[in-house]
Amino acid sequence: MHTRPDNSAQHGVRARLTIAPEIAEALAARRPVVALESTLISHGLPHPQGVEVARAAEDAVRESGAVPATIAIHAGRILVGLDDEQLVALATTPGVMKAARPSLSAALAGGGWAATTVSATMIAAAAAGIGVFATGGIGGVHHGALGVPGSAARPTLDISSDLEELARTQVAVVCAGPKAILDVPATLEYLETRGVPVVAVGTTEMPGFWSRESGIVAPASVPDVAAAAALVGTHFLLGLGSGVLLCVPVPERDAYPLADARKAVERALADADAAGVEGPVLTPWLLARIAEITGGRSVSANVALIVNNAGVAGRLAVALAAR
Ligand code: PSU
Ligand code: MN
Repeated sequence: MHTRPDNSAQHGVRARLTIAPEIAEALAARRPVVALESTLISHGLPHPQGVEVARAAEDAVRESGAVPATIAIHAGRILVGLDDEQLVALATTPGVMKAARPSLSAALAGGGWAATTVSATMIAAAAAGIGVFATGGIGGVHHGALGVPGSAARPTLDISSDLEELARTQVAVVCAGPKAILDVPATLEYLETRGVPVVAVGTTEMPGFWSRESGIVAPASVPDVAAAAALVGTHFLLGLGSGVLLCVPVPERDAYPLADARKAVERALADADAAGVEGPVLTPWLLARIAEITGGRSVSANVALIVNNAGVAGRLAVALAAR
């Protein structure tokens, strides 16, 4: 009970939830449940990798002994738990919206399909009573958000609503670090200012999303999932109201070398700048461009890290439920 999010202020969101029976039963019985997001399915990966990774992430959660709850929006409802037909619809329907905290109401009022980002998924998970959530990489502070040194470029202030959500919603988010397209040091500073624990699991370095390393020391680290559960359980008991960000490196065999990733990111950022891409479409655009530049190797790393994070989140949820 104590490790569950305080959702007393979530009546309005709760009234919008359609929770699949298996998930509702698990929550009622206090069995471990892991939330999974859906923007990575519809916007973050090409088809059919999006659907394949969604299925594989659910399998990884089940193998660890927890129940998966993939979250998306359809026909004015927040679906907690999607069947296979719904997963395919989400991945293939043209014009699926990307719903974050600022666009959640538009997505619900619009009536069609919308995928939930980290921020919107955290809101839904907290309202449902789910305390653990797995994604690929969180959004954060984009390069140029605060201006570009030595240039007259206008500061874009493009800072993902994922960061504010982590500061205000009590859910543990398992990721492979902020996406490597971001200004990672600025993202860590932002999370520190807003009071979000950032914890690397099994390493003292920040995992670099497609790469195991980033060259940046993690603000905190724990050796394993058991220690992560102790930290998350303590954080939730304190009732500070914020989430915890757990960062897990991509498995070795699917990792993309850091030096190559840096080159690909630099090229993609320059291309995005030249093409004038900005706003919510920027992250999906960069991910797609980097997939092209790396000949698909960023996609295999992305798929592997998502499935790995889902398994770690499952083990974390099991450990928390046993506390
Ligand atoms: N993880 C991935 N691929 C993704 C995302 C996460 O491996 O596409 C999504 C998440 O939904 C995250 C979003 O919230 O990217 C960040 O988008 P933005 O930078 O526009 O806030
Ligand atoms: Mn943004």
